[in-house]
Amino acid sequence: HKIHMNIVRSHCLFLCGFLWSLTAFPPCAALGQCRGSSPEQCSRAVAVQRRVDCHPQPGATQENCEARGCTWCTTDVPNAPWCFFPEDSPYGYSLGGNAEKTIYDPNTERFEVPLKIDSPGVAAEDTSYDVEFTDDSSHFRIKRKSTGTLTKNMKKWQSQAIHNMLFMFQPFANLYGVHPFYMCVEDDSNAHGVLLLNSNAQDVSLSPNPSLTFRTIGGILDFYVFLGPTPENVVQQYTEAIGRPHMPAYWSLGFQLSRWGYGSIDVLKETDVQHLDIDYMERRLDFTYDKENFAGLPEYLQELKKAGMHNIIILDPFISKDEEPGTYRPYDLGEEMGIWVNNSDGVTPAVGQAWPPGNAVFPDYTNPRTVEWWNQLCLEFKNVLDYDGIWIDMNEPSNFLQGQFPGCADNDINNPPYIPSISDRSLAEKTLCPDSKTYLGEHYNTHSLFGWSQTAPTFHAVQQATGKRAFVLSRSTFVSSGKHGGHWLGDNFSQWKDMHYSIIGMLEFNLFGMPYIGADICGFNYNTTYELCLRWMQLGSFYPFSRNHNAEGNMEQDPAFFGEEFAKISRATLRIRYSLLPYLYTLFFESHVHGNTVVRSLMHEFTSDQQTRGIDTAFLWGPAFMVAPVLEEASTAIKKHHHTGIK
Ligand code: MIG
Repeated sequence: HKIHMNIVRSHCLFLCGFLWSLTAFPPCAALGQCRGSSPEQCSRAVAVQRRVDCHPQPGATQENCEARGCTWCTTDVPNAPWCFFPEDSPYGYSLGGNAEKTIYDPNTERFEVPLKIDSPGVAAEDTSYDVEFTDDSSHFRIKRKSTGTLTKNMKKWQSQAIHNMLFMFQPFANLYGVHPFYMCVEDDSNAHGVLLLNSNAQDVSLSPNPSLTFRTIGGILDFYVFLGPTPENVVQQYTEAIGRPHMPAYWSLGFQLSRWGYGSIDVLKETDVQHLDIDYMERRLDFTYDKENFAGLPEYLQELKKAGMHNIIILDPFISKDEEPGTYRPYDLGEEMGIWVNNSDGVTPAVGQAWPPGNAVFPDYTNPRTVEWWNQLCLEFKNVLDYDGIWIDMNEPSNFLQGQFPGCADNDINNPPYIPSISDRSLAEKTLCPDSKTYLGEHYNTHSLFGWSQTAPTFHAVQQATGKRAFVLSRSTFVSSGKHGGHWLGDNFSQWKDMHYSIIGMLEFNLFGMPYIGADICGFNYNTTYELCLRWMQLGSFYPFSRNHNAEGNMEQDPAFFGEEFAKISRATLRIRYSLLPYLYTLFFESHVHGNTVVRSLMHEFTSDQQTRGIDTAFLWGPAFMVAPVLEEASTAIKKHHHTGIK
């Protein structure tokens, strides 16, 4: 069922497993029917675990809570909202017509994500679920036919903001990509998944009811439900809908080396590196190389080729506008073709600041002319540097300023009445103003599609340039990005806990249909240590995308740096990887054709074993190979963890 619903600047609530309801702020205030919040009234109010937050932004008080028609009752339960929707309030929407098929607002035109969802192989009559609407159609319930439920007990209140943003290292902060998809294993071990195909900034909150609340500030409510019943089935069904992951080249399953800050070709040669980070560029200008520090780079890449090695170059999305006219073709051609993201006037290009000297403009990849421009430049550059793959960074899009010059106007689009709990509660933080114009519409709607819209064109350009299966590594991703690219988990830190988190990230991206995934081995920010780096080499030997990568200014951390013992141990685990490459490659084929995960959680294979559900310290390659790495300092064995159950 495809459900469209008018939602902008109101709230959508849907109770996972029970009731889906579409809510706006209750109109009881206007009707003078709001409940007060006296102790007696609170004792009769909604049970704490069933509360749905009515004041998700900071600064809730009894006064402003009641002013919006909600109930205010304090509680000791950690993180439970004190301001919540009254249970029996008419929530503001009522549905009419044939609501089972499409719920939409005929009066307003709304942004829709331009992603074609493939209809399932199963015809609607054969669905394994029922949708039941309440009499007034303001709520509906989805039930699995075989069990009559779709429920899961949850313990905690938890919230996650979703909006593309360059990395801020805080738990539950918004990150580089947007995947409003979850997979849930129900209490009876059946699994289901839900996608909200929506690219606007949003909050998703879990409550112990159990309930899930999506709060999106734009677009439509376009929900897709995948009924499994196994976790693997959910991912197969999800990728059937959004598009299967691409088939990676065999060579890209090899171990890879990278760092930001090699500085010169001599260091590259010493290290046998395969990824060229921004320092290869002349003054960090895309489609150039530094002819002084990297003199002879084209020839060096040819040498690597002869030795059977491949190389990947980085490209950033911002194009310097301040080079001498006539000297920098990427800008001149783009300017001529009119392909930049524009200011709110829709005519003048948005000007921000990033790596290249001076100021920069941003190609609007939602515009077909931009795709032509990009394709042409990528093809031309292949004649300069004989690359095998392209790494696209900073495509959230990142900008070192808050909004473009001269700052964002104070209007409803830049400062909407509700901003999800994203970093700094600003939609323009380290990016462009929401009222900027892209070909597909306001940046407000298309912001989180930037990296996604760059990935497919880059994939096709690499394919055309190399005549081979394409390698594209993208920092920013959206639903279906796995069709055309892989992903690394971004700027982690050389810390033990980050090594652990990498397993969680890798499992998540396998659910998202992006199995070509890995984290920066040994850690990106901070100096690594011998022991951490060695353990990380061991774990990273089993990342589908296995790359040691480091930030500028940190000590070296490639596996040859730490001496013979380190190299020997790293070689030993990498040899296991290499001996299993045919298996890994087969898993990628299964993923490409049937949508399976490549790396999967233990619960995907041991579906009825409750113990497996909490395990995030070990993982499987396909159905048949388990990796349980040492993740703690100064330990030489994996302990039996009470919550993981692993020995
Ligand atoms: O502002 O290109 O996540 O992998 O080494 C930093 C330099 C820009 C961020 C990427 C990282 C890369 C770095 N880039």
